[in-house]
Amino acid sequence: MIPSFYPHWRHSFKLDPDRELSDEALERVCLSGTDAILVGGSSGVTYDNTVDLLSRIRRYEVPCALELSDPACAVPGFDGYFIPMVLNTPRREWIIGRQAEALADFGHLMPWESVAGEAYIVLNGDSTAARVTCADASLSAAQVLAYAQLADRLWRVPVLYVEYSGAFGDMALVRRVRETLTQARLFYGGGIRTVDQAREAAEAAHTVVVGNVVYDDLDGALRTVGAVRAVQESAKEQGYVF
Ligand code: 1GP
Repeated sequence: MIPSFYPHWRHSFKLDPDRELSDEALERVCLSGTDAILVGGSSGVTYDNTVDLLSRIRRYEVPCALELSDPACAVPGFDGYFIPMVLNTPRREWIIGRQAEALADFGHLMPWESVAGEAYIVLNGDSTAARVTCADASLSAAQVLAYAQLADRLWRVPVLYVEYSGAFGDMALVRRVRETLTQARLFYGGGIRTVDQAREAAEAAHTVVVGNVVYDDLDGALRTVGAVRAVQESAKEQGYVF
């Protein structure tokens, strides 16, 4: 059974529990019309700062999911949980190692109906995610498409995440990845700062994730919601379903 908490998302803001966001800014993010808030970060995420951010987001009705890469941060009460696996790392711990260890300890407690595997392809070598996981970001398009097929067809992972965190990626490649998928939903995140970038990403991927810009240009970040919504509306008019 595929968990139902995320397949309709077209736009999501990713908030990092390790970064400061004022109450006023958080309110604007939560009331922006985004489909969901994704909570996660590549460093400095703890149980305490995750609880704190969740309780602040819960003042609003917006759905909220956690990217859980460390079982020590498994805070209950989210609408859903993504378990990341990095496909293009040489380090086993980031593909299946930590996940298997966590399941050995906590598998019996997992709310499986709200848990989705999330296969990452990390493509910005300068990002923290790439550094932490030693990801090989210098992949050819053919290699990216091969990883996408592996996740989608061999492993049947429900979410494939093309991650350019901090840099706007190659939308032609992202679109080719989407076209190759048969069941997985394609999340794209990385470097979206403008309305045009949000629109391009929404035309290429199923779900657009907007992160950093929330912290340094909130007005710009909020404008990405409308841009993604406009792509969605125009696709609907043309009878196209993302
Ligand atoms: C990060 O993909 C997200 O994991 C969003 O990327 O922070 O560059 O927007 P940015």
